[in-house]
Order: sequence, then structure tokens, then C-alpha cells
Amino acid sequence: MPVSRLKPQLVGRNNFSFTQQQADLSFQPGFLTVADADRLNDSLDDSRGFAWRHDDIVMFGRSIAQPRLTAWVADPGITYRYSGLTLTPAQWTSELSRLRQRLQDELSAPFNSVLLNLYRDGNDTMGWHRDNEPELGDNPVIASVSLGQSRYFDVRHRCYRDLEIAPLRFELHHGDLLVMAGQTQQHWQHRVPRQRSQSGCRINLSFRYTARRD
Ligand SMILES: O=C(O)CCC(=O)C(=O)O
Repeated sequence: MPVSRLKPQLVGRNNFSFTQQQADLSFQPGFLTVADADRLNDSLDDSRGFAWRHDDIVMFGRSIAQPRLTAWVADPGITYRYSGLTLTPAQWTSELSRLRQRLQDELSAPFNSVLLNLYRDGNDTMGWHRDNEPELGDNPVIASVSLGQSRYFDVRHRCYRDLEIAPLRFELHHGDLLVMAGQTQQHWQHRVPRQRSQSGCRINLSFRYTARRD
């Protein structure tokens, strides 16, 4: 297959679900009204006491600053470990609790934690990866809400070249919801690519159920 046929296919801005080739994705643009998304965004400002972290992570044996800021909010005792880091949970704010409740009600899935990523501008990124830490289980439901600057979000099958499946590209805007469920995290990777043209700040909240580590 010509490489051009494997270029990411841009998904439009209508409700969209994709349940093929071991993926289970559903996209709801405008899940939050602009007013609700603005309120939530404001509540996550460090001037309002929300504590963003800028940790180093270990990649290929080297310690590097993450190309974004992060925060981990979860029920007591639910820690998150990745790339040599262990995050202990901050407390749920009233805005985050309200959103968690709405997601639980609408998706019929429990969420006891949310990982927040803050991309300061289009140079901040997240590389290709899967959310496949053992504490998430085999088929986690990851509910991802975006705020602020729109950014691309790409997903591709781990064997997309061999299987000749073009990656999908979403453009995630303020208030959009993308849910990844089923076997997606076993077979598909995702990333937020660099987009130098995007100068604004973006926050992503990915709600998940994280098993307690003993
Ligand atoms: O920023 C995003 O939309 C994705 C974040 C992400 O990939 C993750 O938290 O695992």
C-alpha cells in the first residue's frame, strides 16, 4: 500500500464511533457547553490553587523534563506510576467531582482517578503510547475531556502498516469528549503531536479506574 494511503484520516466534528479492528472509540464534540468548559478550565488555574507539576521522567535510561505539566487527582491511596514516577493523589475539587459524576452516569463506568495534562503551547506533546499500566486492567474505559486550545489527537493500530489500517486523527476542541474502551489499549496507540501553529494552552483530563496497589 502506498505510504500516502496510511496518512492519518481526519475525523469530522460530528458524533462518531469506531468499533473495528479491536478499537472501541467514541467521540462527542461539544460534550461540555462552552460555559461549563470555561468554568472547569478556570478552576484548574494555578492562581486558583490547582497544583500542576513539572516532573522529570526516565526515557530510554535518561532523565528528561516532561514536555507538558501534569496533575493526578484520585481517591485516597490511588497512586499512579509511569516512567519512573509515582504520583500521589491530590483531592477532588468540586468541579472535577461533578464532571466525574456526569461521566459515570452517562458512560455507566466507574472512575476513581483522573490524570490531567497541561500543554503550554503547541510545542508540548505526548508521544505514541498505550494506557496499559497493569493497574488499569485489560480493557479500561478512558474518558478524555479537552479544554482550551484545540490540538490533534492521533490513534493508530500497533500493526497499522502490516494491517494497512490508516491512523485516525481527531481535532479535540474545548469541551470535547473522546472515550476509548474495550480492547483499544491492547491494540491501539495514541499521541498528541507537536503543532507549532497552536500557541494557546490546552488541558486534557483523562478519567480512568485505577486499581489500588498493595
Ligand atoms: O492529551 C491528550 O489528549 C491525551 C493524554 C494521554 O494520552 C494520556 O493521558 O495518556
